[in-house]
Amino acid sequence: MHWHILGAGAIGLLWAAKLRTAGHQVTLILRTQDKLSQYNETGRFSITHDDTIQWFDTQAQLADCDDPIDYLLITTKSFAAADAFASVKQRISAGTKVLLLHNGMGPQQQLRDENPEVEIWAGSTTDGAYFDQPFSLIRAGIGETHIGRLSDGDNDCLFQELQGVDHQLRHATDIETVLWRKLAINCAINPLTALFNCRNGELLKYDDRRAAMAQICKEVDEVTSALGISLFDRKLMEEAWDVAELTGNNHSSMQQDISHNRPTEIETITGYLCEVADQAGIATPANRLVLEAVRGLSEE
Ligand code: KPL
Repeated sequence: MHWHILGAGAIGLLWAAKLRTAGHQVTLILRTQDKLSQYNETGRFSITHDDTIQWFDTQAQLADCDDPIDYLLITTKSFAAADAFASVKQRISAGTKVLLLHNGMGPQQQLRDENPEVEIWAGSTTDGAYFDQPFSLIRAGIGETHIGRLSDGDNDCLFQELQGVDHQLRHATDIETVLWRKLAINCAINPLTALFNCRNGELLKYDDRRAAMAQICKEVDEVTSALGISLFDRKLMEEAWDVAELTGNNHSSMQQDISHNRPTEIETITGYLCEVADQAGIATPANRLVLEAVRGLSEE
């Protein structure tokens, strides 16, 4: 397979490494000429895991090249996915398979609806990695990735083709539910850690934070039950509590985005939840409150 990867962040490069290791061809599509020139100085990136460093060489290019794309992996932030896809649309044909791996919901469904001729897949991952320098990744933890087909049809060839690439890859026959589960956890943890400027575990240590988290979770449970989505076999608050405890020392992605003055994924996380709730006529005041508050923080 020849994969093009849009979004050379931590998850994008982790996947580039997995694909290269399995013997596939990878081309990174970088956003700017500066970034491309910087990458091309060596034409490779590294991943460090348990004190062992491995190097991977890949080709890199800009979106406006004209070689056709057969397999496209989109690992941008959720709010950038639609524009990223549009930037290579002219290189995509009816046989192209597209896999989106990002937080939040909305962009995946929008791409599927607007491109019925393309096979769209979506996924959710608990893999962890971060950069210590440009193009130098530290692998923080090995997680599972669940992928499933969003486009109509039941052909699961893409999963079969990718199986040898990642042993922690799982096939989700109901990917929408998998995405909702991740969204629910992100609704419970991400906005509050951004607003209180704290680590995940610090949400559990104070009454006001726990109360806000419980209220958010209650509303998400109400919305998902009304939609017939079965989240977990216990209340979301219990599940989210465990995730916050397990990842207690981590800064959530939204807390990091706010503290680095970057755009956040609030619109595709809490924003998506509130939009769906509005359509179903369900009030979500606690989620609305944090949605507006994070929007406010991003404007500061
Ligand atoms: O996925 C996450 C994120 O930070 O986006 C959680 C689960 C909250 C872990 O930090």
